[in-house]
Amino acid sequence: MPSIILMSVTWWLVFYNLCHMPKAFCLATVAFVILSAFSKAIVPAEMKRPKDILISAIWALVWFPWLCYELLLRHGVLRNAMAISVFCCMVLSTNAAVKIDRIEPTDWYVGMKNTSLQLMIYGKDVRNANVTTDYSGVAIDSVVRLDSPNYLLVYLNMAEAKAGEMVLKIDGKRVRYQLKHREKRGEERIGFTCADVLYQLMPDRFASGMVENDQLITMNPYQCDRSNPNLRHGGDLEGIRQHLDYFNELGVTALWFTPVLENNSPDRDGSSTYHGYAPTNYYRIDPRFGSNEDYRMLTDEAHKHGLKMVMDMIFNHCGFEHPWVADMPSCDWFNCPEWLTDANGEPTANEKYQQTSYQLTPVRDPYASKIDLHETLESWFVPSMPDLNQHNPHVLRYLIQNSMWWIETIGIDGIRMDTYPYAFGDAMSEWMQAINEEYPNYNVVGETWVTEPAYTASWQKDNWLTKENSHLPTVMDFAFYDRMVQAAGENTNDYGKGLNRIYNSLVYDYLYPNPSSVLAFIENHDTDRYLGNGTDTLALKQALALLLTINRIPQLYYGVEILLNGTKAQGDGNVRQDFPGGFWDDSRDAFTAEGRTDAENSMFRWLSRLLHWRQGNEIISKGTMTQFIPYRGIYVVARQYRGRTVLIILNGTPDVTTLPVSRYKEVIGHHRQGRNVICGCAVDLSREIELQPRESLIIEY
Ligand SMILES: [Ca+2]
Ligand SMILES: [Ca+2]
Repeated sequence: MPSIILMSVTWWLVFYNLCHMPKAFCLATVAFVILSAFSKAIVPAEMKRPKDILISAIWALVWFPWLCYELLLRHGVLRNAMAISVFCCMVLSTNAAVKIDRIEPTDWYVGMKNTSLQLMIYGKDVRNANVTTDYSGVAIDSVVRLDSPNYLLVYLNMAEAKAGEMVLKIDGKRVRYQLKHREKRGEERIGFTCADVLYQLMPDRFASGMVENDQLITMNPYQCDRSNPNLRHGGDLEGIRQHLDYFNELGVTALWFTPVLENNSPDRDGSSTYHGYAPTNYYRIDPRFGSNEDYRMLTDEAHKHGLKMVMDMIFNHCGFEHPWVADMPSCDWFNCPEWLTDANGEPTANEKYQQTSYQLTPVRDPYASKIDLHETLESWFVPSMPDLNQHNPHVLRYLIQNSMWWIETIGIDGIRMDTYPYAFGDAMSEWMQAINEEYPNYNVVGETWVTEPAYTASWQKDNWLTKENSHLPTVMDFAFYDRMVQAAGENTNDYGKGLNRIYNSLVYDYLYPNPSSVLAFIENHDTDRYLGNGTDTLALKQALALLLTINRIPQLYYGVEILLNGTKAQGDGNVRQDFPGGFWDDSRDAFTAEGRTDAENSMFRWLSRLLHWRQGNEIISKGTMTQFIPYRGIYVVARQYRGRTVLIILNGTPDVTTLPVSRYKEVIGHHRQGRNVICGCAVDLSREIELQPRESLIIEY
């Protein structure tokens, strides 16, 4: 601010008092100085482009010709030698100073166990700049000059650093950098566990709390159009914040949003990056969802509501509009960088581009060919998502710090890592070790999409199936999802079908070092809805009853409580529908009982009772598990803890049948009566229990 005032006064003195220029011109000059200074100071680097263009246009078309006219034609060159010399000096001094567009991380925390800090400095020709600091307790360990002239990496040793404003001198230019106190020790950050139930939602599709952020001119061209399932719909963090009570009413305890980082790719061929899996800035929330501060405020309020927050991250790839693509920091920043530009050097996926095979098996296959491994690990997900090379240690350090920065800055309670096995396993293991060391009680779940337990288990921390230890605490149980979906329309009495599939899948839990740290689900944003295009709530209740009682971390997908259905055959958007009532022009509000149909209310109440009963229930979070081979079409699972038992009884047949209680005496014992946890009514355990077709019964005693 003082420099802006000084500049303005200087120009005024020179032009008005000494050179006798017209007052209008002098006022325009001062306004221009203030405008350009503010655009640099208060507009984030990523938003500068349109404003910079505007200021440059004013400069080129109005101010500069006016200046020439006044100085050279009206007042004479010699008479105004002073103004010309002041002008030249200021232009030269502006050009001489190195220009810093961005430093990442944007700020950092003192007192981390890992005392090294990588600063990625981005600015025109900054590569050869000299960097020093005399900030107490900070030493420059090394400076890495990358291939691009516009990047410079500085590694600082922060072992003795105190919180405060560190000044870096970059070629003499003073750059301020905030070092902050940590709010908690790493040990105090507790991740989500099997005592939680995660509720996954897509921020763009859940609820919009503001219409002002729907269509932003500061972003690359896109359309917000709710009638198009592939475009943005306008949902945002404020919309989620307004429904925190709803999550409490439902009874979930953690929220997992699909990614909320900036995705500034333009719409292409009628589709957009509303899903968030093409990040273009690793340190900024997409402004269509809100600001970093909004995310922090939402997290704080969620915590007050007893809800944990799980952040979706993507280390395998970024979006094509990430600045790294147009100006690659180093020539091995991405895998297959030769695909990045066309013959003229313009950024575009060229004809050499090769899509990944989407096959994750090669990374575990003892007979894998090189080409298959290459296509899994190094080929790109889609042409608009270049594949990051985590084997470059600077890339990896950047990503490690980024995940820690979000934990420290926002206070997130867990991470869901997208496309986990598509990134290099050894590098991801290094990332997990860094997280586990800094935050020993934290949790991270990796997406491991192969439907065999032996595959999924191989990715869990401390497994004995692979030589390398992934150090990943939680894996996603695609086998459970797969078997559950297959069982939906089948009868258990058919050999090897129906609920037998679930029984058989859980048999392989011996492969997991920690089965209760496996995340299970029956649907997510990448799958068909469990209901498909149908409305079979009996099968859905069986799936949910099991999901919420076996020793897993259960994850629900938004809208299951109001029977949202759909398949991907009609496109991804069909399984990512807007939550009715989340948007201002919705005809009904399914967040309220009045806005729901009878069938939706029935499902909501059933699920809500189950979820509230599950909260804090140690039989579910700590109990042993016993399962019985489906008998007469009935699948029975028991959970037991400190003399208490929960019995889950699923009739897998379309017929009325009876449960022969005596067969289950090892888990029923002397008990003659139990309580149905949904209706609260008594259940007689001393004689056969009659079950309706596809009935789900959860009894505790
Ligand atoms: Ca909005
Ligand atoms: Ca990869």
